[in-house]
Amino acid sequence: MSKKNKSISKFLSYVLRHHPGKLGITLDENGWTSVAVLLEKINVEPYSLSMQELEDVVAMNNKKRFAFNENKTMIRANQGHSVDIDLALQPKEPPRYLYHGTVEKFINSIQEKGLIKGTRQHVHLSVDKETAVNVGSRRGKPIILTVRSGEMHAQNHALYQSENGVWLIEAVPKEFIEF
Ligand code: HQG
Repeated sequence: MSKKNKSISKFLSYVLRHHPGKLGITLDENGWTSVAVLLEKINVEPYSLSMQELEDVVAMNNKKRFAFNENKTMIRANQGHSVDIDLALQPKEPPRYLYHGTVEKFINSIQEKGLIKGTRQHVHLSVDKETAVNVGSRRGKPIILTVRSGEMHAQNHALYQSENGVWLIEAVPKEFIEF
């Protein structure tokens, strides 16, 4: 991702996941917002963002953070929201194990309470350890937890996979976590 695309991606994450009101846009119940209105609100001097640039950011984003609807009139973030929207994902059978990257200072609390979603709408899990290492590294020396997701599924916990491959779940009780 180019430097400009990265900063656009950060800004879009901010408004489409957390603070749409700061840009004066609204999200519908599934997190979608109008592309035309988004561009109109962003394009206030000295800022500029063309439809082509927006399309490039959506297509080339390193974590596929955003999606258009079919005719590209609406856009949303694929995951990571703190605002209360329903991604309308269907529960899906996960692989036997999924991974979560965190840091040492949270371990005691996770051992006590399991993984909780905090300000976001879901706990985020990844298919591979490498992604979990990257996620944990945002906060310091990463510690990777293994979640027995197959067992969770068998015990009727709903797991969802967002369009960008991230697995989402309401919470992970401690008994399904290998420390
Ligand atoms: C921790 C980024 C104490 C949890 C990343 C994490 C990811 C607990 C933090 C995505 C806890 C929450 C999500 C408990 C969980 N006690 N701490 N019981 N349970 N935690 O940012 O998973 O670039 O909300 O371990 O790459 O770090 O934004 O979640 O450290 O995919 O697209 O509480 O955000 O993606 O932090 O990251 P977050 P996360 P983007």
